[in-house]
Amino acid sequence: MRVNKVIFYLEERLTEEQLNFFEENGFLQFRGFISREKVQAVLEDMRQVQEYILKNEILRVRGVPLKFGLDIDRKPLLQRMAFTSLYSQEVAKILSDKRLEALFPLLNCDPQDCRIGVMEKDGAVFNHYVNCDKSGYSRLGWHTDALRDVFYFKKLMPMLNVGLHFDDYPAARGGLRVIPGTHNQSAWSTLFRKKYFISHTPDPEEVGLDIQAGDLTVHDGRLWHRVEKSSVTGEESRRRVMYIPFVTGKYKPRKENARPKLYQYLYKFVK
Ligand SMILES: O=C(O)CCC(=O)C(=O)O
Ligand SMILES: [Fe+2]
Repeated sequence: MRVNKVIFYLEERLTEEQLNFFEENGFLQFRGFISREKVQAVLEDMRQVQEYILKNEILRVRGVPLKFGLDIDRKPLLQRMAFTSLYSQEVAKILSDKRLEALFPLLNCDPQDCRIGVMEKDGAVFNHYVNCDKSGYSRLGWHTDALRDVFYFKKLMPMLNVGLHFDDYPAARGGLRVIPGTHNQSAWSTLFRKKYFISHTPDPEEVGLDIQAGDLTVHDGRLWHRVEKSSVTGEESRRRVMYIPFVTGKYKPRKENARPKLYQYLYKFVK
């Protein structure tokens, strides 16, 4: 059987083995990109970000609706934050960490055209899942991250989604599932292989990653993936992960005044 679950370490340059693994499977996992202390520092900062967002009843950032639910203690919980680096100094520091540039070759573009999408797509997205009866966000159905471009009839541009993980999460407890190799599929499969976000059915080919807090994962924008609901409930189910888009092509920052109409639906959660 093919080995498709390997723990790597990120050095100044990607190794031949890492490049080959990504080419074949469409993802990589690096152990310990940030220390446990740094993990705690970011989480503390994110607690303050959440407080600020709730207090000021901010429902979207640059047109991207935020997701809210309830935590185990039934207090409001910010479950999906967009453009996080605009609100968190700790996250902004991570985005400017030069070590991340070692991943640029995975975008297969001219080095000058590779960049971290600080102000593009949804910026750095901070996800916070918890499995309790009140939480609205405990899993995510099958999808590819390239879908948005397809909806806007844009050419599918290469993109990476780089995940920074803040909780220990063995695959057996749930979390990220990927289907290795699906980044090399036809555009047709990118669109129609599965029912976007509706289907949660495990795939025989899927791989669950054994995550430790501080790990960095990278997946190709065309790779099919989902988030399996936690097998446990309560505090142990808590899972926090931030995704940073790596992009190329024309610079398309999100405007500050973009306004969707979804916010009224979300509003009740922050009252
Ligand atoms: O939580 C995760 O690991 C994945 C989240 C995800 O796929 C997304 O937000 O697009
Ligand atoms: Fe995704």
